[in-house]
Parts: sequence; C-alpha cells; structure tokens
Amino acid sequence: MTDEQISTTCMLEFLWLNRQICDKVSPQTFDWLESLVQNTQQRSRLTPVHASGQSITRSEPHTTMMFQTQTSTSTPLSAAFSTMSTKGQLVTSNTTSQPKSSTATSQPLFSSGRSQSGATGSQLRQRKEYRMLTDQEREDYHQAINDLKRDTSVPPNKYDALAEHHQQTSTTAHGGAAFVGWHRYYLFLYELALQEKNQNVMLPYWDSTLDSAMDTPTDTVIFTDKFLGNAYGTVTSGPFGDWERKIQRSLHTETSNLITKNELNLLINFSNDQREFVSTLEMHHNGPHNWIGGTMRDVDEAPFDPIFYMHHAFIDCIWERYRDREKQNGQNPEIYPSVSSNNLEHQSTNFMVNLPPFNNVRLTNADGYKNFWTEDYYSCAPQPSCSAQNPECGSKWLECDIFTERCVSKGSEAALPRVTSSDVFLVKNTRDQTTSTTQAFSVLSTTQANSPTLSTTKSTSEPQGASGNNQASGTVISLPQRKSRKITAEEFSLH
Ligand SMILES: [Cu+2]
Repeated sequence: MTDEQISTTCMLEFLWLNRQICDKVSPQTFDWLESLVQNTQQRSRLTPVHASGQSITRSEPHTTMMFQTQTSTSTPLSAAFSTMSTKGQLVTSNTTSQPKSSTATSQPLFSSGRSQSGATGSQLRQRKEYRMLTDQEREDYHQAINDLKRDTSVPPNKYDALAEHHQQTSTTAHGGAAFVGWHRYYLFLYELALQEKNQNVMLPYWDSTLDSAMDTPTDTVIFTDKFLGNAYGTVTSGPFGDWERKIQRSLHTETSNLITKNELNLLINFSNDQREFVSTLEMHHNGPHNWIGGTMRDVDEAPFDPIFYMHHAFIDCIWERYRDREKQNGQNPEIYPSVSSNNLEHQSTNFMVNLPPFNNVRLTNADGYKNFWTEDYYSCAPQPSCSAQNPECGSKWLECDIFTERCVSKGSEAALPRVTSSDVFLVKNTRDQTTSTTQAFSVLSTTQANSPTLSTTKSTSEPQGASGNNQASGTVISLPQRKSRKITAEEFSLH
C-alpha cells in the first residue's frame, strides 16, 4: 500500500479497523490494551461507582473524522524536553520573583476526592505520593512493574510495549492543549497494566516539590535502592537495576528545573483559563524531565524510566486541582481550550494518537478533558502536608519543616539500615570485647559523652543499603558527619 493509499484509508470513517496502518505501534499491543480497557468497563458495570447512578460520560462515535497529520518528520527522534516556553507564560522558575500573594503554600494541593461532581470521592481509588506508600505497597508496585517487564506475551514485553506508545508523539501529544488529556489516558492504561499483575496496585505520583524543598535535592531518598535506584549513570541498583534495557540518569545539581510549591499555587490560583493553565503546566512539566536527565530527557525514551509515569501522575493531579477550581468558579473544565487553526495536531476533534479505543470508541483530544476519568476511576490523595501544630507528614521518608510548614523529602541516609536499641547493645559489646573478631558494627566517631554519634551502620540482615551501597556483611559504611544519627537519650541509657 502506498503512503497515499494509507492516508486515504485512514481518513475513512472506519479508521479504527485500519489502526495498525495509521498508528505507529503494533496491533498486538493495541489488542492487549483494548482488552485491559474492556475489562475495566465490565468491572465498572458490576460495581458502579456513581452514587447518583448516572452513566459514564462518553463521546459518541464521530461521524466526521479528522485525520491528524502524524508525519512529524520535522521533529528529531531524540527531541529533548525544552526547558522553558514563553507561550502562555504565567510564572517563571525563579522563585525569588514570586509575589507575596502565594500565602496558601502550606495547603495540600490535591483534594482527597471529588467534591464538586456529586459522587463521593471515597469510592474512588486513590493515587498516593510515592513516599506515602507503605513498604508493602511500594514493593507490590515495584513487583508489578517488573512483572510487566518479564511478560513477553506482548513483544518485546508489556512494559516496553506500552512505553513505545509515547514515541513519535512529540508534537501530537505535546506542545499544546492535547498534552494533559493524552497523558491522562496513557497513565490510565499503564495503571490498568499494573493492575493486571496486581489489582491492588495504584499508580503513585512523584511530588517533586518535596524534593525541590530540600537543601540538596540530588540526595533525595527517591534515588536509593528502596525506591528507584541510583541517580547517576546507568541504573544498576534498586528494583529496576537488572533490566536488560538500561535506564540512564544524570541528575542536575541546579534545582531550577524542579517545580516548587509556590509555582504550583500560583499556577492553580491565578491562571486566567484552562488554555493558559495547561500551557504553563506543560512548561513546568519539562523541568523534572531535564533535571533527571538521561532517559527521562528524551521524549521518545522517557517512559522507559518508571519515574516518568509518577512524574506525569503528579502533573495530572495538578491539572485535576485546577479543574476543581474551575468547577468551584462555575466554569466547565470539559470545554476543550481554543486552539489556533494552524495548530492542526491539537484540534479538539483529532484522535489521541497511538492510543486504543475506550469502550469501542476511539477517543479524541476533547475526550481527554471529560470528567469521567476522575469521577469514575481514580482520584489524587492529598499532597503530603504538615504544620507547626501537627508536624507529621505521615511517612518515614518525609519530615516537616516547621518554619515553612511544608513536608520535605528525607535524604538517602533515611534508606540506610536503621539503628535499633538492640544494635546499641551490639556496639557496646563490640567495644567491651576488644578481642572480638566478628564486628557487626563499629564506632568511628564519638562526640560528646552524653550524646554520642553513631557514624556507622551495617545490618547483616538488610537486603540492600542505600545508593548502591550493597556491601558485604561486616563492611563498615561511613555516613556523612553532618547527617549522622544521634542516639536518643533512651537508647544511650542502655549503656
Ligand atoms: Cu509525554
């Protein structure tokens, strides 16, 4: 079939039947994803989540089909995410220029459920911040990702097959109004894929403002073996360190690429309309892509690092927060923003490129703005927050900065084996028995007698240390003095 014939075929109303010609991904992947969505539909009918009983809002099949131009040959395959765009710019990455009007910065950005639409949010399954997962939830989530990676029933494997859907979408799903809706459906498919492996898993979001608030964001606990593995070079540690298709990372020391909470509050509260909001949100979304670097910096490669999906889940939650604000103001967030006529790829009636039909209807860009996604399938758990009165963030991986009343990520040290009271006995015994040949712990430095600092830790039973420090049993790991853990008075009394 010639290109001209393909083009003609794709413009016909039965486009979907010829999807394998018109789209860039394999029909096997489409069939798999289509079955995932259909299963969801069946589950949804069995356990309706609409308290009001109203049916899911769906678009009707389109009688007039527009074929979107997919030959984006002008875009380089390895196009990097541009750091900044002047289009619709509302805020800058320079936090020092923020007006003082952003006073509500200690408030969580996300509502715990939908409050405006009439159904109860408690019926929706929540996407939680990655660090708010329990250890078991986090391990289940990692396991589900690895199970997708090992499942070769869809070539080359289910994880990679879905990641390939993001390829060649740099101008059709990015750089315009379709950005948020396309990624919303894409994330939904990924979440369904994870649930195929473990139905209890929900896609967590990565709140990068928790890291931008750190003194040294590159030290975030996120890039330790308990979470995503190492931050520099080829990822060889953590749950995805043994992947054949290697992940690359190269964290930037400059924090300007990371999103700050002030920026988000400005964006949500002071955008003039959804068009401006979405445009600015996409600009901010580029920052963490570039901050992580490596695989994440390349549009075509980014989903091959699992942090991609969590980063986009955060962007999606921010969008939802803005949509809630529109509802509160009597506006309708389902209205697709106006798009200039020469931006052919982001028109409301264009089909979402590379994505399968939903309930036998192929979705358009406008469908991405429908409310049913967050009315029927998921909601965003509140962003971790704290106050001087309640300085608990609800996670052992987060701590409260009581001066700014914000939760901040802990550093990599938090993922090192914890020192317990019984360990202190071991230390004591080691010091007493100078002839001992097997030392589980060693004291490298002691400060004041009343407040000794335990500067070394090594538990022989811990499966992994942090940041790739997988040392053999008995090896001493020296922690930075600045961050060394103080033994509590209670523990010290054991001496
Ligand atoms: Cu994308």
